[in-house]
Amino acid sequence: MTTITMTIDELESRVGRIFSNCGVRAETAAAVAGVITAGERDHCKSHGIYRVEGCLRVLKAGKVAPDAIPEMRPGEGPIVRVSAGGGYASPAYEMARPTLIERARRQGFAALVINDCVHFSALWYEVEDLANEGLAALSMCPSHAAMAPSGGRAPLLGTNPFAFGWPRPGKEPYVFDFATTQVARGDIELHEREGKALPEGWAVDPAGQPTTDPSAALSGAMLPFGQHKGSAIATMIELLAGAMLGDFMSQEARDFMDGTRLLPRHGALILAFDPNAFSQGRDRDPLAEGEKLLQGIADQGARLPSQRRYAARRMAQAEGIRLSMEEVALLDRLEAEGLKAVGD
Ligand code: NDP
Ligand code: PYC
Repeated sequence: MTTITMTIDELESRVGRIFSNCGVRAETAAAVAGVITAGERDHCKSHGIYRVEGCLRVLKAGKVAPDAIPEMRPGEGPIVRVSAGGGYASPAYEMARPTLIERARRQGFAALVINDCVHFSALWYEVEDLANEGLAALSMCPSHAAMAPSGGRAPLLGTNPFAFGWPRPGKEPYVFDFATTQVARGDIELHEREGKALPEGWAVDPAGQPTTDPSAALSGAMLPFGQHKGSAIATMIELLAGAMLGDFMSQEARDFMDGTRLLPRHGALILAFDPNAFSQGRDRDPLAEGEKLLQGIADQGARLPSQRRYAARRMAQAEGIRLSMEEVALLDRLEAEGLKAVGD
């Protein structure tokens, strides 16, 4: 495959310009470009530059506010609240981040509630960021109803991602991040775009029959990972990051966007813990204990989650990011023509 290589900074500036040219507020364009470029840099293709057109499609449909300025809600307790005001989620996180970190350090624990956001990104970005600040972090959000509960056949739950970060002194944090479906919906869309069949067990068609056809999967229902276990975690996420935040659950997010063609709008919940505050009064260093466990895993030859991502990042930092000619042609078109180049 013929490819074109660009530096991480070049790609980020390019993605930022595409959003600015489409009328997106400068701070929002920068935050969105940062998270999308990080996804591409770490070779997370379902949440890399593939998302640029999706984010713009919501804008073209008038379902995201390009000029929304996130608003912090007043309050001093462990709950930090920010409204994205119907804009993209990333600038809301950037605005609330310093308060979340400060409160988690001062009080031992803090929770960030983001409301009314169009969410399109991978969750590892935020938990890794918090773990780099010495905090353990959990992140979750609904999406749009795309998954049948275990034992059911119609979409009701979202692909509801769940991520965890743990700080490692002198090392990259331990991070996992996954959809509660077998894979992210973005991956099914990429299979459709590339004309590739799905592995069995990922989805059922609109009649509820098993399918390996990505188009039938997108119009049918995705299936949870680990059957009833993934289904239960996805349900918990609907309750904690939907119902509990007074925000949309995945079915309402789907209704709001008239289906799943557009990215979903809902809330998000990020929990940040100071490990030393939780182990206070005990004669054990939580991070040192963590290292023993993680080393034990590595000693068995098992790979840690995010190890592939960190390796891809190091490669991108050393050699740049390689994009296909088709990917570059799409970026060129989006930069030159703005929303006119975005498919409905
Ligand atoms: P993957 O199945 O690709 O990866 C899940 C996790 O498992 C990653 O942390 C990955 O690390 C790790 N992993 C994969 N293989 C191994 C292995 N052999 N040994 C150890 N660890 C492994 O992710 P999904 O397809 O489920 O999700 C992809 C992304 O989609 C996520 O980032 C998620 O946040 C995002 N998403 C976002 C949604 C939203 O609403 N915003 C909705 C759904 C998903 P590594 O990366 O190093 O391979
Ligand atoms: O890949 O499932 C997904 C997804 C939904 C919203 C953003 N990503």
